[in-house]
Amino acid sequence: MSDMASLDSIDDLRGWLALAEKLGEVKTITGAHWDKEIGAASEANYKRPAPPALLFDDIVGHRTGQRVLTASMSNARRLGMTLRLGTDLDDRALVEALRSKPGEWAANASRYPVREVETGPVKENVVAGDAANLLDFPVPQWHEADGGRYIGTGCAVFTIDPGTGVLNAGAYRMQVQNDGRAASVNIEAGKHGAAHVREWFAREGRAPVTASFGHDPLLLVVAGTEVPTGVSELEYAGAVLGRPVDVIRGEVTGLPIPATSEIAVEGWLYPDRREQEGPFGEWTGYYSGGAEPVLTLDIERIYHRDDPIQLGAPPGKPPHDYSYMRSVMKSAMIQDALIQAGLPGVEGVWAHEAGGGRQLLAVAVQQRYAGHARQAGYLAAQLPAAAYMNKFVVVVDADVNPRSLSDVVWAMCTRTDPAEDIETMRKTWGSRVDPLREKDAPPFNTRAVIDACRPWSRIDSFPPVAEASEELIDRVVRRWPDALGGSW
Ligand SMILES: Cc1cc2nc3c(=O)[nH]c(=O)nc-3n(C[C@H](O)[C@H](O)[C@H](O)COP(=O)(O)O)c2cc1C
Ligand SMILES: [Mn+2]
Repeated sequence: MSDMASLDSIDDLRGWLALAEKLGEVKTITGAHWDKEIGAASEANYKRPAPPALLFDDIVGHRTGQRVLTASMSNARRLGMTLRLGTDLDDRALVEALRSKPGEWAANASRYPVREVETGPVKENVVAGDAANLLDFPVPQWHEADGGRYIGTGCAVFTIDPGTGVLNAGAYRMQVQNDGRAASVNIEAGKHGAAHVREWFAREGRAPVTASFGHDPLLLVVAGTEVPTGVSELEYAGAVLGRPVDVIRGEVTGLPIPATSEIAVEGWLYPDRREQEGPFGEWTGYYSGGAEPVLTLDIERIYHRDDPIQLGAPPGKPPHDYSYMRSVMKSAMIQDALIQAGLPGVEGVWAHEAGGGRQLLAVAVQQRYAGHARQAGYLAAQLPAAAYMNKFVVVVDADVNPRSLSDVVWAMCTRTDPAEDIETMRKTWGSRVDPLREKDAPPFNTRAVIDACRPWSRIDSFPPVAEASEELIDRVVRRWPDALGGSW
């Protein structure tokens, strides 16, 4: 089967796993405990370059087959596979393949309305009422200081806009509450799910919610990425796949649930039903959110396949589970937005994992005129795709690889005059989870554009870079392949 044909054949998480396994991209760990061991083993794995996916089975206290998958999209191969772009792309090629796609997928989404089916694998088991307990599954305690066990990390939470009927999917973390009979849904202000819930409360006094905890990782990408308001993430996923997503209807709320989901729940949120949530290791790399009362879903139904697989995606000090996915998606979306804004000479963008894919952007430009570098920096810092929790935009010349942290820092060290070339902005769009935010202060932050380009006035006379030319390097590497690796 050709590469694209095997990508086309992925129907669900199991199909995704089968292909990933065939490509040698999955390692299995047996005998780990849900209490911190799955989390720590996953963390050790994220720290390696281009880590494999980890599939945990024979989890202590649970039946063989009740599995947890982590690092699903932590390298270019599996992310390229998940986005149906190819299985042999590197970082740069993946961003290039992805460029202009997010815009096309959003524009085409409405051509792929979800397809309602009578039943599906998710209904292999339906557990109702008091029998429904999330702790029947090996739900990890991910980090040592987390306030509880999180079944929803790589999850998709479904809500409907009661006015327009548009279905939203957001990755909002869900902590197990009330000994497994409930789960809090941590939706930050400003997210689409939060607006839906508010509107339902105003109209009906309660808000219907469904959530899936195991699915084709594509659903995590779309639920966890800023898909434009009013565009349904499931239709967007349909546009990526070129076919609609199949859903069943929840028996209690009538809300859709992906028909091939591994585990899903449904219930209602009520304005006065809250439980203490957190602390949780956040994507900034801190337990910065603390513990707060959060809206909590009493579980009306659990639907699950036989031997369900949870899709885990715990954040933490980067690199973490989905920092690579975040970097690639952000990099492509920001590069598209800069070009669409009319900025010339954009050579590359990389949203570094060290900043969780948000806080540190490197933008490479071919300088064309005085002021071009600063324009690139100011624009990037405030694009809707980049503005939330950005902290640093480093603008580099086209000869600097924006994906190399070392090269970017070298450019800062040698082309930035700190007194001249660092511009700061105040009262910009920060986050509740910013470790620098003072208690009870509104979530502003400040940010800097660091101009690490050669000064425009000296662009032709700046000292040449002391690095062998590509031709010369290529020649010596080919001549002594055993010692030097043979290719460049
Ligand atoms: C694994 C993962 C976990 C996330 N956890 C949360 C969360 O707990 N709360 C939240 O508001 N956003 C969280 N996000 C970010 C949102 O999913 C993201 O902003 C998304 O665009 C939200 O969907 P919406 O734009 O439809 O609201 C998470 C993202 C990922 C990938
Ligand atoms: Mn949305």
